[in-house]
Amino acid sequence: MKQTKLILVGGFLGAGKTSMLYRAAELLQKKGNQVGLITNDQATNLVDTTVLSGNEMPVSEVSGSCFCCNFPGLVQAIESVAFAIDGGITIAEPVGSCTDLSATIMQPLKDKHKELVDPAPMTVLADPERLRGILDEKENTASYIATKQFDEADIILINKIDVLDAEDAENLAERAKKRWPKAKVMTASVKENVGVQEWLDEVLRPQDAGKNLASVDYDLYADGEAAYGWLNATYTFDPVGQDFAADAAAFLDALERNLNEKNAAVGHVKFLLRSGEKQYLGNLTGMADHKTIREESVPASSGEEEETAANTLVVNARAEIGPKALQDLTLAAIDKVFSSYTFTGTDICTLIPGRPNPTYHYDHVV
Ligand SMILES: Nc1nc2c(ncn2[C@@H]2O[C@H](COP(=O)(O)OP(=O)(O)OP(=O)(O)O)[C@@H](O)[C@H]2O)c(=O)[nH]1
Ligand SMILES: [Mg+2]
Repeated sequence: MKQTKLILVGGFLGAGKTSMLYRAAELLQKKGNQVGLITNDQATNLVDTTVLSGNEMPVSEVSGSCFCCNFPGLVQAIESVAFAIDGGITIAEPVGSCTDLSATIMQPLKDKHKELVDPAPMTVLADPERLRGILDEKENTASYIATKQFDEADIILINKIDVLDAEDAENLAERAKKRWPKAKVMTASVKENVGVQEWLDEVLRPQDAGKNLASVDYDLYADGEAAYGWLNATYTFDPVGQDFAADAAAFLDALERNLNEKNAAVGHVKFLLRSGEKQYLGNLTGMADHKTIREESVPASSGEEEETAANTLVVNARAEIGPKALQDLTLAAIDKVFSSYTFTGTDICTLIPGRPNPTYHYDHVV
C-alpha cells in the first residue's frame, strides 16, 4: 500500500474542524489530489460523517471511541482510506474534547507506521472567542483541555476570523504567538475561504511533525471531558415533502432556549434534518457566530433523495448537562416545533465520556 500524507485537524468542540475538512478537501481535489477523510466520535451516527460524505470522496469513521483510545481503529481507518485513494492525502478530525494527541497518536504513528503514514504538522483549530478567553485567563470547563490542545500543536490555526476586524485578528495571533512560541500561528476563515490554501501549503511542505508534547494531568483531563453530556440520536418522522426551513430554525432556537434555561453551556449541538431532496444543517456552538442553519440539497450519492424516504433528524449534542437531561431537552424542543408529526427515536445513545485510556503514550518526541 502507498504511503498517505496524514493531516490531523484538532481543536475544541465547534472550532470548525469538519468545515475545514470539507473546504480543504475541495481545494485539494480541484488541484488533482486524491483525498480521503476520517471522522471520530464517542458514539455512532455522526452528523459530521454525513456532512462530509456529501463530497465525493471516501470517508471513514472511527466511532465508539476516540482515536487515542482506539489507535488500532485509527490505523485501520487510515489503511482503508489510503487504499481507496492510492496513497493521496488523508485528513482526520479527532474528537473535539480530546487532547494529548501528540503523545498518543502522532508519536506512535511516526514510530510504528512509517510505511503507511507521512504525518503533516498537527494543526489545532481555534475559535477566536475560546482562544481569547484562554489568553485572558477566563477559566471555564473547557479551558484545561483547550489549553492543552494548543500546548501540543505544531500549528495553531485561528479560524472564523470573518467575525473579527483585521486589527483584532492580528492582535489575537500576536498574543497566541507569545503564549505558544513553539507553534506556528496562522489565521483563516473557512466560511469565506480565506487562509485555507495558505494553511494547506504550509502543512504539505516537507517538515517535521508532532514536534511538541503537552504535559497533561489525566485527572483534570478526565474531569474536563466528563463535564459534557453526549447525545447522538436519530429520529424519523412522516410525511416527507414539507418545507422544513422554518421548522429547522425554530428547532435550533427551542434547543438553545431549553439549554439556556438549565444554564447548560454548549460544547457543540448540531443536527441534520433530511426531508426528500432537502437537508438542513443546524449548529449551536456558544462561541463565535454561535448559531447557524444551512439549507442544501441532499447529495445524490447518499441514496436518500427519493421522495418516499422518511424524514430523518440526526442530533449530535454535547453540553454541560447530564446526558439524560440533554435527551429530554432535545425531545421537548422536538415536541414544541414538530407537534403535528409522530417521531420515532432510533439509535439513541447518551453518554458521559469515560476516563481517557490511550493505547499508547509516548513521553518523548520520535
Ligand atoms: N463565522 C464562521 N463560522 C464558521 C467558520 N468555520 C466553521 N464555522 C461554523 O462553526 C460551527 C462549527 O463548525 P464545525 O465544522 O461543525 O466544527 P467542529 O470543530 O467540526 O465541531 P465538532 O465536530 O463538534 O467538534 C458551524 O456553525 C460552522 O458553520 C468560519 O470560518 N467562520
Ligand atoms: Mg466536527
